[in-house]
Amino acid sequence: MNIYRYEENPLITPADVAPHRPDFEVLGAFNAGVAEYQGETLLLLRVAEKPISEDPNIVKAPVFNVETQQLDILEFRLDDPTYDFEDPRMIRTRDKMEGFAYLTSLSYIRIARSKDGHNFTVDEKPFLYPFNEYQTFGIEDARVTQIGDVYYVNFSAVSEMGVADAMISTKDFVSYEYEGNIFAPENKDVLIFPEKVNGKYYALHRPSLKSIGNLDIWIASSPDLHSWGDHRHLLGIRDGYWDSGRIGGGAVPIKTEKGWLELYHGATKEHRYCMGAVLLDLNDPMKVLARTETPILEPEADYEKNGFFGDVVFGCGTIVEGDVVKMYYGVADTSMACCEMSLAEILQQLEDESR
Ligand code: MAN
Repeated sequence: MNIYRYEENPLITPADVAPHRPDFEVLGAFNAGVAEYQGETLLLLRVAEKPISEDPNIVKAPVFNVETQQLDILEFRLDDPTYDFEDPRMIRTRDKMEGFAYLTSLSYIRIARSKDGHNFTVDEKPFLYPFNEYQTFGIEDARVTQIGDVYYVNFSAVSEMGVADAMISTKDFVSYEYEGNIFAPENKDVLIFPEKVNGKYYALHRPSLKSIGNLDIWIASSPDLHSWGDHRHLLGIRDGYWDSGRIGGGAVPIKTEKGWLELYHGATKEHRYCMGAVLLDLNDPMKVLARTETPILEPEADYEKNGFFGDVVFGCGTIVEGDVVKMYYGVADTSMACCEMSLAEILQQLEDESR
């Protein structure tokens, strides 16, 4: 696979984003949803910010308080034996059975806009900031599906109740309507197909199983984008492969002559995230036609290997122009990058590796 990584990569880094309040610092601007709106490329960035701690022995956790509509900043002492601070993204109790966890940063969605797809300007204000009890720990990893002149933006809504998938709709990327939670916890990586197939909407989703089963991709259909049913297992992890630990939908499915092309992410058990491709039947997206054996994109560049959480390429959206697939992708849970690939080459790899 020939990958053309933009020379300007990383396109957006935390340094390009001013924190939304002075006592916070920006850790990441990554895993953005992608939209084309009025001749511009919009990236719906996941901005992760952390409360600044003056005391190195104190870790803080920001939590949105629904009553006051403000953030509460909780403090934990690093030497407190009750807690486990090993994962920099979380604070857990050592007694895992309690299921207690806080996040060390708050994510929300901010828009970056560009006329040429290379140079972006980040909006001053958040576009989506926590607003209800399902989002008290933040809003993460948006995906944008355009249907007619309406853009549906779905995202992970994180709270102590778990990670649900919520949706808003917008026509102008300024105001929006809340459409509610569309998948119950724990579920991530929801991708809504850009058009109905045989009279039904389709979505990929990834239940994050905790007792039995693997972190696999499922598919569901809906008459109205709100009620999702007919859930089926679509794609599983593969032992010994680059996608042996977990998989999840990445970019909004692309309609091609050969079928629906889904660029999905897969990680090893050691959390190395790559992107692969799968082809679904045009008339029945619940049918898998082909799947790549090898990744189409893997962390190789320095900005993909090193960062807040290294060895991660995580694509949430593409722009397709003829044979060119521009994939905008999060790198190392820190920044945004873009690469171009040939659609024909991806389809060829799918054909070659599925024989
Ligand atoms: C994982 C990571 C984090 C994220 C939480 C909650 O630990 O993806 O970045 O904040 O899940 O979704």
